[in-house]
Amino acid sequence: YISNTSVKGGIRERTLIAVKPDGVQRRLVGQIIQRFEMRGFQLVGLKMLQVSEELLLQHYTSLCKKPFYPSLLQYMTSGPVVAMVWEGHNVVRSSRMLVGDTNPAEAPPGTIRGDFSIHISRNVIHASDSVEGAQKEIALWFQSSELIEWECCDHGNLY
Ligand code: IDP
Repeated sequence: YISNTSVKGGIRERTLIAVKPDGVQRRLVGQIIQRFEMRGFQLVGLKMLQVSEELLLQHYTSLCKKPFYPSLLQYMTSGPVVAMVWEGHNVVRSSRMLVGDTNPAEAPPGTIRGDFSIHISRNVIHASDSVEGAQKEIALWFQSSELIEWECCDHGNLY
C-alpha cells in the first residue's frame, strides 16, 4: 500500500539531510539521526562519502558568487560527510524546523544548529529547503538503487 499521508502528486515527500564534516568530526551523527527517528520520519537512504568538488559545484551553484563560497567548498571537502534521505509527511519543511536557522545564532535551542553549533561557517548539517530542491539534491547525491522503499510497521500510529 502507499499511504496518501506522505504522498504528494504520487511521490512520497523526501528530503536530503547531510551531516557536514564538522558534525562527523564532532561525533554528532548518532544524535542527529536520533532526532529524525524520534520525530517519526523514515530513513530511506544513508551513506558516508568524501564529497567531490564537482558535486558541491552543482549542489551549491546558487551560492557561487558569494564571498564565502571558496571557504564553503574547503569546509565541505575537509572530511567525510554522512548523507541521508528521509521520508514522511511535510518532511522538507519539518526538517528545516528541526535543523534551525542557517545562522546558529538565530537558531533556537532545541534545534540541531541551535543545540550543536555557534558559527554560520560551521553549522553542522544540511537540509533541503524546498520539495523541488530536495528532488534535485537527492538525484545529485544518490543513485536510485541506493534508496530503499519500505513499509514502517508503526505507520498507522503516526498517520
Ligand atoms: P542553508 O544551509 O541553511 O540552506 P544556505 O544559504 O543555502 O543555507 O547556505 C549554504 C551553506 O553555506 C550554509 O549552511 C553555511 O554552511 C554556508 N554559509 C551561508 N552563509 C554563510 C556566511 O555568511 N558565511 C559563511 N558560510 C555561510
